Amino acid sequence: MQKTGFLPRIAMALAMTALVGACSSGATTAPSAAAPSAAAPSAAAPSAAAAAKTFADMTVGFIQTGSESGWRAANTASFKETATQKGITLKFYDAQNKLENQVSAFHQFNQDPSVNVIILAALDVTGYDDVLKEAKAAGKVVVLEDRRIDADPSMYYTYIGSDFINEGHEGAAAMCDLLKAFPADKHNVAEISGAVGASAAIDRAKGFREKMGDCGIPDPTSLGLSQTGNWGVPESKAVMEAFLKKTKNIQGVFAHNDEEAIGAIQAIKEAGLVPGKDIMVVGFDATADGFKSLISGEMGADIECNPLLAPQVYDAALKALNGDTSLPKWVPSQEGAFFAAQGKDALQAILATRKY
Ligand code: GZL
Repeated sequence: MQKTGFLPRIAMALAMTALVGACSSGATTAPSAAAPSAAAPSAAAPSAAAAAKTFADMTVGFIQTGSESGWRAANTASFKETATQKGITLKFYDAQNKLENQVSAFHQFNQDPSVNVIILAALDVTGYDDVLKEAKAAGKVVVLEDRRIDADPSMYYTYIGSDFINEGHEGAAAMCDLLKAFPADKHNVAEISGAVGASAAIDRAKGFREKMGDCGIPDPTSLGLSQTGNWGVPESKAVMEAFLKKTKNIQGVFAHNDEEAIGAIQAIKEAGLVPGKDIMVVGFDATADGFKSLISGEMGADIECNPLLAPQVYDAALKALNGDTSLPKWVPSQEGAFFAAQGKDALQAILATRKY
């Protein structure tokens, strides 16, 4: 689904007949602040005589963050199922959301002579310099999936993942549409952010703040209404409970993923308020649980983030193994947004077509 301009998204979505949640990645052009330059990937070109590598020649060391959300479960399934379909040997490592585990696994894969491709879903934007250097020296192909990192682009082949800053822009525009239900001086939004240090959280927060002024939303930090929910329901519910004990003068919640939005909704209801009427909630990911909250009207908007990245990532890694330097350093996912205002029937029809 194409990125929309800044016309009211609800109006745009309602004007569309069927929303297709298809996510495909186009070649990069204007990446976000963290965008690496389009330097040539680091993979060495094979000799002319060497036969082209196939997926059967690929052994992947995949370093996943953990299993913190529905998005993450769909992302893991994409890599496991696609590896089986393509005949790729996959060595999967779940880091249990610990950076030190990711670095240790990366080092192990660098030492493993059978591994020729390393794929990283980075928990943090920093902390990988030494293992990236080690991978380069060992001639491993490194592909970043899902999240960007603050590293020299020459240290990896490419990054395939979302433009989280644009997602933040979409979230702010959706929140401005939803807050039209309130007077202009009643646009207080609480933020339940993702894990500290994660590029998805850093950039969604940045994008939202770049556009929230369009409808006079004060910075949640300045209101003392910004805290991490660590991507999960229980912690986000506790954060929202604390916010509501502090003040009832909250008209919106900017939650960095669907689990955090659902936690906030639970707290709003237990405080005797009506989500979607008293407080407008915007989430990210557009998972099945997020869709259920849109259908109930408890969530007002859900900004899509595509977890089904494995086919593109494995294709990119195979290009690298065959010395293809045509890929840019960032291939952003094309994503859309969904709104409660589209109505129960339309949303249920879309949900029926989605894989996660
Ligand atoms: C986004 C991804 C984020 C999701 C969360 O690409 O990195 O991590 O939004 C997940 O649900 O934990």
